Amino acid sequence: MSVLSQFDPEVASYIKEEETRQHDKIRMIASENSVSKAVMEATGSILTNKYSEGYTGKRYYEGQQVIDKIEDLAISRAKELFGADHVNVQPYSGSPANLAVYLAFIKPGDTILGMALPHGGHLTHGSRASISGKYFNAVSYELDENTGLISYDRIEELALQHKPKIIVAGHSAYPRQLDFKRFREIADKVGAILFVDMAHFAGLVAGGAHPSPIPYADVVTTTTHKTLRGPRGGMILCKEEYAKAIDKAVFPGIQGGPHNHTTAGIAVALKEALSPKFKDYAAQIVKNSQTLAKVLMEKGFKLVTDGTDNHLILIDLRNKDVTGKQAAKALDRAGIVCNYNTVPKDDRKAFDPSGIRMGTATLTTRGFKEEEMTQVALWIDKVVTNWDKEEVLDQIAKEVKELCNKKPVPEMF
Ligand code: DSN
Repeated sequence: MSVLSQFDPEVASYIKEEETRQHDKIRMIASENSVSKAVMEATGSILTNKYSEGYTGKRYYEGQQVIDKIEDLAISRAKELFGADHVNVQPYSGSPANLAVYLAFIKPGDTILGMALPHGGHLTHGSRASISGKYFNAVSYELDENTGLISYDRIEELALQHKPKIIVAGHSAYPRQLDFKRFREIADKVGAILFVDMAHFAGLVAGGAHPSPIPYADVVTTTTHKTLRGPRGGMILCKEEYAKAIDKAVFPGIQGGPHNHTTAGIAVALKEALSPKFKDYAAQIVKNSQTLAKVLMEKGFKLVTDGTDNHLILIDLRNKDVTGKQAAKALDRAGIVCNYNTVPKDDRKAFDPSGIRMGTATLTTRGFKEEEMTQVALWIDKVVTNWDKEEVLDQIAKEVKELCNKKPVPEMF
């Protein structure tokens, strides 16, 4: 960053500061990861200079000789990785991708059925705070009160009662795999489009550590930066019959020109995900969250659904003497970064709920395995027990930094 440091030392120093923070901390936000140097170089390239509204061979600007090749490459790699008929790699991120799906299939006032936000759904799955809940008649399914699991029978009941045009499967905070076959059966019963948002677990699908929604869903969206370990972006994968509607909804429906530098970064990340090593990576993410879950439960923590089979865990802190926000803030001071999160039947507000959510993708990227995850769980226990004792938290932060120094983010995967 020598030129940036010379021209704008203020921004350069902030980037350096953030780089140090990312290096020194145990990053457990379930929607984050660390990209390779190759992805970073593609994303930070001169491709940011080019405007390319439209699609390959049908652009509204000249000079697309190279951009067309890059976009086609990203699309063909995504098709190969996920076995999809059609892929659009232009969505700026997951929320615009989801909006494009609604635009492609439904009209304002139509009914959608998605997972409730406080139960692990996403804002764009019909939350009243989002356009998805303001423009559409959003009906929400909740988790089973006793098990914390998705109740497919309940989804079916709601589907039969409300006849949604779209059923949304997918989540931001559900620690279990989804039964896409069952979702398909429910959608077929009411003639709904089955829309799967696999943003959180796309990398696990790519690496074979989570069932794929592709054979069952009409349309699948994903971000590219979570378990998939690419730059910040989005993709829509769909059956051939919906290709035109989806492309039209992304451009000109929701967006203008695609971010070509991001498309190139996505292409590189997809090449990484196609390598045999990515299977080991995806499997290790799950082993790591299961190790974390096991040790925490041995220490008396209550986990929603009593465990995990994906990249995340959701800790219900109601049997501990601390709220989600107090715990998240104490953990951050101790060098362990996560987010506070609502849990099923939470009686606290979303801004200071009863739980915390933690993911293992970023730690797996930097080489953490079962041994390190056990240590992380022991630190989490110590922080939660001593959340208001600054000297204990600061001592843990030092130990965290020592471990992080031994496990830098590798430049290549
Ligand atoms: N808000 C993101 C998350 O943290 O899960 C998903 O978009």
